[in-house]
Amino acid sequence: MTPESILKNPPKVLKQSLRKKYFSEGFLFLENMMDKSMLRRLHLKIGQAIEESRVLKSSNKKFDLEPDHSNELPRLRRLTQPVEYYKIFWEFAKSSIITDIAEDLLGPDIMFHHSKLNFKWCSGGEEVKWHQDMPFWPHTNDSVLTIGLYIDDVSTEMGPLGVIPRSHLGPIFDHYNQEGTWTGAISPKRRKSLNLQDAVYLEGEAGSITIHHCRTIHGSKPNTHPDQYRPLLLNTFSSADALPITINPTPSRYDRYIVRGRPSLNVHMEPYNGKLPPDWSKGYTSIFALQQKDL
Ligand SMILES: O=C(O)CCC(=O)C(=O)O
Repeated sequence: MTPESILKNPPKVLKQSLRKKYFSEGFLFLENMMDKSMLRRLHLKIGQAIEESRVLKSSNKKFDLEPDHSNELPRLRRLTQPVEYYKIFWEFAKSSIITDIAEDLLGPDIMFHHSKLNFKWCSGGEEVKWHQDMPFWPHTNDSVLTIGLYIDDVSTEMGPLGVIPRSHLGPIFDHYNQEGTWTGAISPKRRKSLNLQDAVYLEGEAGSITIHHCRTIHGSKPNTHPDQYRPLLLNTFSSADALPITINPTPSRYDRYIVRGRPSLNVHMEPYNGKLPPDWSKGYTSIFALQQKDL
């Protein structure tokens, strides 16, 4: 769907000015919209997932671990597709607050793509380099977004999500290096053309919601907090007429599930002026593992 056609529908939860702001800036930051009991339940489950990860010696499909993760001192980078493993995460992804927000920005018919929980562990949890999401999983049009939830308060030192306003209106960047290897990040040379001085870092309280467009350039700094990790739960959705044109790098049983409205009988096609990602059917680790290779 186009922004114009989406904006013609009456809003569910967002003021019309906020919806317009999303389309002009490429992101939104919403505070005080979350039910505290849902937050507590998510928190509890995350604690259990961390406990479960202690015995692991290396990353697997579910847990992406930092190299020095141990039983005594767990250090997690990501819980991949939490919706696949714990009911509460799927309950949250299709809850009315999340799907109402999605409907205001994607239109009445909405498809789920994937979910992840990025931990960014304390005392050095890794940076996420500047990138766009669209090159990881291109769709037939760019009516695709990611809704993030801070499970804890996130201060500057914890590496809040950073976004470059209006960058979604610019080009789709190459996420390969000069040798043609996928790096999952915009190269240092190409980064020179970005308006990094305009970056906005979305720090806020537990329950704050971040939303970014699939073409918005975003990233985050390392977590330098001595003892608090930064759990950011991310769920990606598209308008039902925006179909993925490459394989989902982290598929779940809910891949392409219609969380609101109905499946579309039409596909909205727009030119995709970017490179395709590698063939993820041969395996995918995580953005952290890929970017840390520093190719
Ligand atoms: O965790 C973050 O700060 C950003 C994560 C992100 O952009 C991603 O996982 O694609």
